Amino acid sequence: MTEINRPPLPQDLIERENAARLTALQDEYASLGRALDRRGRSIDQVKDKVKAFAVAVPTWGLGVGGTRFAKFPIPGEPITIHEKLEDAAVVNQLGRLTPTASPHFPWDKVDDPASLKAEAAELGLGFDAVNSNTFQDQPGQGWSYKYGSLTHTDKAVRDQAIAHNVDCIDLGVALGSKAITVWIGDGANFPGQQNQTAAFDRYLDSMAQIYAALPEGWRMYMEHKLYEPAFYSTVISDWGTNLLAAQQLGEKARCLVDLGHHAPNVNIEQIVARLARFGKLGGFHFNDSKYGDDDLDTGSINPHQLFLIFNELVDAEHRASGDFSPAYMIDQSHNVTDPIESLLLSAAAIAGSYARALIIDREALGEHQNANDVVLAFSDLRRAYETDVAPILAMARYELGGAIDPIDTYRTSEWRPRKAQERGRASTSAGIV
Ligand code: AOS
Ligand code: ZN
Ligand code: ZN
Repeated sequence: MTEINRPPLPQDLIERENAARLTALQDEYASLGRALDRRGRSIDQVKDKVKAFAVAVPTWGLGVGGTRFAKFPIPGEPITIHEKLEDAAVVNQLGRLTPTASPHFPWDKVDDPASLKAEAAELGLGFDAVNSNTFQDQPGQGWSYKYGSLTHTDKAVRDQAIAHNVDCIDLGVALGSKAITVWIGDGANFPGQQNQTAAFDRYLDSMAQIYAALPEGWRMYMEHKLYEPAFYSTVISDWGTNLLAAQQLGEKARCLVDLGHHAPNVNIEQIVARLARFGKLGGFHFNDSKYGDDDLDTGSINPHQLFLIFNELVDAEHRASGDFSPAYMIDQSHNVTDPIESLLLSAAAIAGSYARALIIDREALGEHQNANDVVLAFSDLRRAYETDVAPILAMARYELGGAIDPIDTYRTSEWRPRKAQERGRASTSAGIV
């Protein structure tokens, strides 16, 4: 865990708030510890794993999101990358689960990335995977992405998109990142619009050129997505297509599973198991959804799915010979909540699912599966899922210097109203998008 030299919130405020809650937490932790003991599980072991767990916040998720109809800014909302880092530092100081931010270019581009890295480090933050953007045209850009980017029929457009990705890698190197995430909006809106095979071939060719620019020790995460912005077909539509591409590109290329990028009811945990088994699970964009790529707060709609995903991850971790390290990132759009609060709750939902998956008695589960004892195997999962792990998360946060009750402490800190004054954005109705 990186030291926080310049804490955005006064640490003594957190300590004061914690002091009022500590005795109750200790009681709850001891009581859960006894219950887990009776089940042969060690609460301290689970807590230590949670303390070592981390998930990255997206810089684009720190500002208030919107839909294609409107965006409703909140007072003190961060706009610049510097302000976004400050808010990300608040999330991490209170929750102690999010020591890195995942930047997006050109949105977060600065002239001096080395000094941005130093600025982040002062706030106790590092940088996770950098994200390229070829799904939007940027001012002054030579060629339009209207008909695609890395898969465009015109080589000049593809070259421009490749060069942007290579630029992102260079920026990432300066920021201390070790990965690039590539998501393209490329696809077709009409049958016949695109030769599906040729488009995929162009993708492979463009990605091979970006892959060639990856430094030693870097990974390339590739997102698949069923639809949107293309509504008939997307070039990298599903995990099978993604896996074929990752296998062809090489060892550094991995599939990134964004939870919102599948058809409703798809068994995402099974996809996770398959990708992990073949060493191609790059990581996650965590969020939740009811209908499509809704980018709602993680665990808000289907917490059981999240738990089942972590069940597969813990299983894969047990199986792996020490080199299982998927990248955990959040990808959400906060349209009606304060992003700091949503990110605190989402990170806790993710770590909570991990904690529940750690509580599963894997030996018993394996025996019940092998004996085809369906009810007991399912009960092994159900018992873990129904365990209230809140005291484990709170104790982990407390021991790392975070807040026992992050939301309440955040509201007490009056961060947002103070920032509304400082950042000069006090009006709730100011400016659209
Ligand atoms: C798009 O749907 C993908 O999920 C991207 O990962 C991400 O949301 C985007 O790059 C941010 O705009
Ligand atoms: Zn995503
Ligand atoms: Zn998405």
